[in-house]
Amino acid sequence: MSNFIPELDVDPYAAHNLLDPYPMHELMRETGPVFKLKDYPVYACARHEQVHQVLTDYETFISGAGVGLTNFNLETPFRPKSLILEADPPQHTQMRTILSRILSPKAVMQIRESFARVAEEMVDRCVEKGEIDGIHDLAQIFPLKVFPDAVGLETDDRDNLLLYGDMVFNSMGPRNELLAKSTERVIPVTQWIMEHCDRKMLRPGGFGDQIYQAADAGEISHEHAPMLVRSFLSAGIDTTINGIGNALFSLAHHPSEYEKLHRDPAMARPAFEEALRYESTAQTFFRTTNKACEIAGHQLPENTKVLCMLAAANRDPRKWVNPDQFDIERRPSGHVALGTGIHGCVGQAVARLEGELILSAIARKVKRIEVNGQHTRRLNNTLRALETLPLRFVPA
Ligand code: OVV
Repeated sequence: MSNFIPELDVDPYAAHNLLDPYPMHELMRETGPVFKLKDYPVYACARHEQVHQVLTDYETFISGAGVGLTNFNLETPFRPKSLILEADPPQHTQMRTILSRILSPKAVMQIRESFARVAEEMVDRCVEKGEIDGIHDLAQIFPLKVFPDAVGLETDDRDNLLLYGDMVFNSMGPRNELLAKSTERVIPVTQWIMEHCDRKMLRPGGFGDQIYQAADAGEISHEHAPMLVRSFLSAGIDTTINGIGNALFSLAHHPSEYEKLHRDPAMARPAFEEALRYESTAQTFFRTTNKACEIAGHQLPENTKVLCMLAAANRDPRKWVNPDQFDIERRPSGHVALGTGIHGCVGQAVARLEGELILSAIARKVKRIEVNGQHTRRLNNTLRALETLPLRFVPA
């Protein structure tokens, strides 16, 4: 039996591929169900079927050795491992139980009104301004206010969360210039982040304090609590900022899709979902094989990294009709922008709420979104991120 696995000479972390990953994604999907990369010691999948398989089979494709390029079985992690992201059952299950309760749909119903009020105010301000930067005037300030408020963080110095998120997501790629620069920038704020995971710094009753309440109840040990708060601060900001930024980008560049949303603001939620599929914020995650195994009939060795090209799977023509079309009326369910399986985004109800509320406020208050200049990108090893997005909001 042959076990030929093709090798691709492409660097997913080269600037041109981070700027425009879609030609690379097509090449990866067409190369085969599984392939190797010349420059990195990893296997990779870019088709929906195999990405889904890897994410679902958590017993073979583990997270405990890290979900970035670095294999924590061979190298020391750059920070203490996340108790939930970089963990496997049974520890993962214990942590996940608590976070999923704190971030449950019911909890999200309770924050909806206050999040909605902020979204309305912020969109109103953008409509008054007319010419805005979609990132700095909206995509960034909204999650940076509402989510830390819900966690129970003080209001000072929240920009530190941006630097921290940028570094965490860069750290899942290679040790390139992007990681070096963001690591340098984050040094002065790392202590701030860890201090703000302390119970004393967290408003009673907020998401952060609720983790400590779970520790009080004996569900986790008290040493684990600050580390779970750290997960909120790592995963909850940069992701939603760029989810909203990418949705604004997609709508601005597809005026007829925006027109549908404007005519029917109830489309806010499906429009945000389609934007997640079309411009997936988290482009990649890795797993590590914990035994010799097979993907699509090809043998993989034990203890090897598998790169899951989430964003490529979300445009796989084997799965989607006209995948490169941004169509807010399609049914994008089954996309893997928020992962899937036991590690699927635990904050997804909050993420979707934030996206829905911003798009819904815009849909009602803005007749047209016009591109008002060239956007710029912030390159990151994992995230599809915008630095600036000049837009004009034409009032309804
Ligand atoms: C999903 C995600 C991204 C980054 C960090 C974490 C989780 C964490 O748990 O720290």
